[in-house]
Order: sequence, then C-alpha cells, then structure tokens
Amino acid sequence: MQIAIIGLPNSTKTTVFNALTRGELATSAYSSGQFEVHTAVVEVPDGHIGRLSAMFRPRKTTYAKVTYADIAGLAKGVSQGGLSGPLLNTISQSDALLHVVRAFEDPGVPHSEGHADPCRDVAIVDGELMLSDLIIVERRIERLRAALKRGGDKQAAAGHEVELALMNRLHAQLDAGQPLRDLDLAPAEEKALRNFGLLSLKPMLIVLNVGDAAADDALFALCDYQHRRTTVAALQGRLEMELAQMPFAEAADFLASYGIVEPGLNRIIRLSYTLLGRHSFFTVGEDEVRAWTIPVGATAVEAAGAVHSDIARGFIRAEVIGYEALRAAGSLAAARARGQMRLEGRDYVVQDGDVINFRFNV
Ligand SMILES: Nc1nc2c(ncn2[C@@H]2O[C@H](COP(=O)(O)OP(=O)(O)OP(=O)(O)O)[C@@H](O)[C@H]2O)c(=O)[nH]1
Ligand SMILES: [Mg+2]
Repeated sequence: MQIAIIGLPNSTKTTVFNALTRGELATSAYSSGQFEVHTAVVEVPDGHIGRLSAMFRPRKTTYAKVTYADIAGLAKGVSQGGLSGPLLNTISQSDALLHVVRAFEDPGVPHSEGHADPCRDVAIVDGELMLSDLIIVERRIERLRAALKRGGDKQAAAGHEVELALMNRLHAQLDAGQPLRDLDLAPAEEKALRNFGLLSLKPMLIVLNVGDAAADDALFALCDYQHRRTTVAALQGRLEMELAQMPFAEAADFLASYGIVEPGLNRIIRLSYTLLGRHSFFTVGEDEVRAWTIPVGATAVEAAGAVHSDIARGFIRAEVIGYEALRAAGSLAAARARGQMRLEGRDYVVQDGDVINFRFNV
C-alpha cells in the first residue's frame, strides 16, 4: 500500500514525510523544484500488537505497513497538457493521496501564492488533479467514439458503449468541478477504471500543517469541503518532524513533559490506513505476533490467502477470538477453557482486531 504525499511547492510535504517516516531528507524554505521521488515504509502504530506481543513474548513482532512517497510540489498549471513523468507515475500508482496544506504564516518561508490560505490551496491542487483526469477521460472518449464508428465486432461494440457511458459520467463530474471520488461507482466500474491513473478518484487525507499553533482539525471546517473518502487532520509539522528525529527515550520525555500521550503523526498514519479501506487481523504464537492487512469485508478464506496461498487452498476452519476477549481472558488457553474461541467457516467476514488461527490441510 502506497500513499503519495502531494501539495503545492513549499507546502511542507518533505517535513511531513520526515515526520511520518523518521526521515532526514533536507527541507528548505525555497522550493527545491526537484522531481525525484523518495519512499519509505512505516509501521502502523497499533497498541493491540504491542499488548499481544507482551502476552505471547514471540521471537518476532510484525506490524502492518504503509509506504509513503515524497514528491515534488504540484505548482498551479502543472497539469496543462497532462501531468507526466515520474511525478504522475508515482501519484497514479498510489492507493491514496496525503495532501499537505500549509496553514501557518512564517515570513521566513515564502508561499507560492503569496500567503497561506488553506481553502484556496486545496482547491488549486484539486483543480490540477481534476484537470489531469479530464485530459485522460477526454482522450478515452475520443478513442471509444472512433472505435464505435469503425463498427465491426458486435460484442466489442457493446463493451465500448458501456465504457463510453461511464466515461461520459466521469466527464460530467469533472466538468462540474467535482472530484471523481465523490461518484457512486459499482465495483465493476471501479475495476474498469483501475488502470487509467485517475487521480481525483483516490481517497484523500488532507493534513493541515498548523505550524507552531495548537493543532485543531476544526480549522478546515471553514472551507466547507465536503467530499467522500476524504479525511482532514491537523498536525504541527516541524514539531512532529523534530520529535520523529529524536532518539526514542528523549521523544518520550519530551511528550510526557507536555502531557501528550502519543505523537500526532501516529494518528495520521492510522487515518491513512483506514482511509485505504483496510483493517487488520492478527496471528499469534511463540514464533511471531503479526498484523495482517485486509480489505474491510474480506472473508476468512481471503484472510488465509493474505498469510499464504496454501492456507487458503487447504482451508478447513478459522479459530477466531476478538482482541478484547483475548485480552480479558489473558491467554489463548484461558479463552479456550471459557469456550470463547469460535470456529468459523470460509465465508465468515473477518472483523477488525480478530485474532485468528487457521486450520488447514495441504
Ligand atoms: N514555522 C514553521 N515552518 C515550517 C513548519 N514545517 C515546515 N516548515 C518550513 O517550511 C519550509 C518548506 O518545507 P518543506 O518540507 O521543504 O516543503 P516541501 O513542500 O517539501 O517543498 P518542495 O518539495 O520544495 O515543494 C521549510 O523551511 C520548513 O522548515 C512549521 O511547522 N513551522
Ligand atoms: Mg519537498
């Protein structure tokens, strides 16, 4: 799972990337304008895994992971003629977008539009994403029309008609200045669109860097930005970056001295994980306690497949207990004695936080 960090030039993307990934990339008051892409893999902070690990004392503990990609700023006008190159590649291959918006003034940090205005800035970047999509959709419509005009195979023509109707719907949406992620698409339609690299279709997490002021998500409510599959969260960018770069014990002392329970970016990482429509189940044992990522709604046999295709193929039953019940019981043996381990079949819909032992036969 990859999340691309986007935003205007100099909107503090690299600062947020460093905060999320404990990175040490150079940040600068003047936009670098460079098009290289940096990626880093991050463990999703999850108290459940920590406590399961304390219960089982495994040799290895494995968290769920998300990859973040830091890219160059999307300046106003970049999409004219279509976004291209490594920039477009990285964004279009990502599962979601983390859109960094500057919500603080600092005379030492110039703003590409003169001054900070989060509502305007979000609209500019959204506009670039939608323009890029519009160009793709228009090209596709032209192709489909040409193919239909040529005639030929009836079955192929019927397929083209269906796709043309879908593309026309996307076109109308973009024409009205609305992102594609607002559309109600059937699973088959989502699948058909998967390889077009449509950017405004991707779920978006807007991170407001509020600078040195107290972080307040409500700040953005003023923008009246109502879109589906969109989440907003505020963050003190530079502070979080410095915290992330401190040795662990020092950071803990620092947080404690401010009475803060956990760094704000843990929440951002978790939000980006749920935004992707994923959640976790756990496997436990002396060897390893591990979080596995599956789509919300996945069944027991699909969960088995996330662990290993052999386990899915030879699936017999899933032995399941919810995390809270296991925690209350104190151990698997105690949970078994209380009759709390359920046997579920292949079509059981796995719940977030389920602890699962697969029975299989290969
Ligand atoms: N005052 C203040 N400055 C910040 C904060 N966060 C980031 N900055 C500064 O903002 C400037 C730009 O930050 P970057 O993270 O390099 O911005 P960017 O979006 O990656 O820039 P480009 O990649 O060049 O487009 C740097 O000088 C940072 O030190 C903050 O919370 N407060
Ligand atoms: Mg940068």
